[in-house]
Amino acid sequence: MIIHNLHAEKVLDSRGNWTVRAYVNGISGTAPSGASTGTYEAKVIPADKAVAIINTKLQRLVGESFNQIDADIQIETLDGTENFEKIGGNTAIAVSFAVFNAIHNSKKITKEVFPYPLGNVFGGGAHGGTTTFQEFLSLPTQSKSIYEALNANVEFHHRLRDILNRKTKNVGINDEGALTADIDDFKALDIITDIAEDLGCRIGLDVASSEFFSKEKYRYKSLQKTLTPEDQLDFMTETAKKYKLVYLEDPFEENDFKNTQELTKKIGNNCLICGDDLFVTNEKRLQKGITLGATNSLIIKPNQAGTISLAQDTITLAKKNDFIPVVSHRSGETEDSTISRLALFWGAPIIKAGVIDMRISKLNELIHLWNSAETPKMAKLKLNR
Ligand code: 2PG
Ligand code: MG
Repeated sequence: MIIHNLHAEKVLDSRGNWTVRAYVNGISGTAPSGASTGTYEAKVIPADKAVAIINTKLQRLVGESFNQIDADIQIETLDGTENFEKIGGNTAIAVSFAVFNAIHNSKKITKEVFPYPLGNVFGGGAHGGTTTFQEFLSLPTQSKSIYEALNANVEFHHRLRDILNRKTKNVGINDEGALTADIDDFKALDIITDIAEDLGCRIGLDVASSEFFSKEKYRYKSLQKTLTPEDQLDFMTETAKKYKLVYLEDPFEENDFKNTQELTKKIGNNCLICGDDLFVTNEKRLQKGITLGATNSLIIKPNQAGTISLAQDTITLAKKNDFIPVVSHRSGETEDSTISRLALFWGAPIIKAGVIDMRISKLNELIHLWNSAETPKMAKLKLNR
């Protein structure tokens, strides 16, 4: 594909913060942004600066012919640092997304295996809410189509909203469209366990534990307890068993490969232990995790890596080693639906992209892709529960 023109503009995200949108031949890609960001993620620069870089320095891409990898290499080379410290990971991913969308605008995505939507139904932590755990997640593993799966998650949301409205106080919605209320982590788990059983969904958690780890302790304000890493290992093991969790993301802080590995040894046969801040979609950090057997699953957030090609290297390594990839949105999002196409393109069996609010642009894109496919089917997902 020849890049005839490339430009950028500053647009709003779901938190009302400014972000960068790039256009390649009139087709856009927009950078999302995190709240519970990992220390080792690609750096983010102010949106104005990102727009200026695309409209000046990155103009050297115009007039040349590119496939995805070549375009991404150009972007990476122009930056020249390990973690996009010069041009910003947000600048890089906006252009990389736009290139992908421009290429695939003319080429249909022919993959037919669809990811299960992992839906954030109740929340807290850095995204707003009373619980220390950041995300209480529904995984509709029995669904036979994307319609059934998305329906299960919205039904989950509606039932939960009704129960919370009847039984609790201060019901609200947080940054990711997850429900919030004045209840603690256990009460939330009790309520969602009942709904999940009724709907045939499985449940999981994004603990996002780096957010409440300080001075060597996990500080659960909502539960009024402070745990050492050893206590946290016991707590995670017991919680996963008690609530039959099939998914547990970032149960330990982002540098603790060792305890994550211990947990995977203990419960990894029954539960996906998923690294988000632990790996930050980085091939080298994932390689370390694979060598140690630290987890059996990982989050793929293209903006953590900076370009689609870098994220693709990480997901390729994961698949080779039977680590289950979960392609994921960020808490600060826009109507950009590139990750839905990427999840399909990469054959990821799970996508974490919310349940309601503006995240429906990603979910509706999955529906559109489902309806465009000749013989669409849901991914094979081996879970022992
Ligand atoms: C996470 C994400 C997305 P954030 O921790 O998995 O749900 O949150 O984008 O704030 O890092
Ligand atoms: Mg996470």
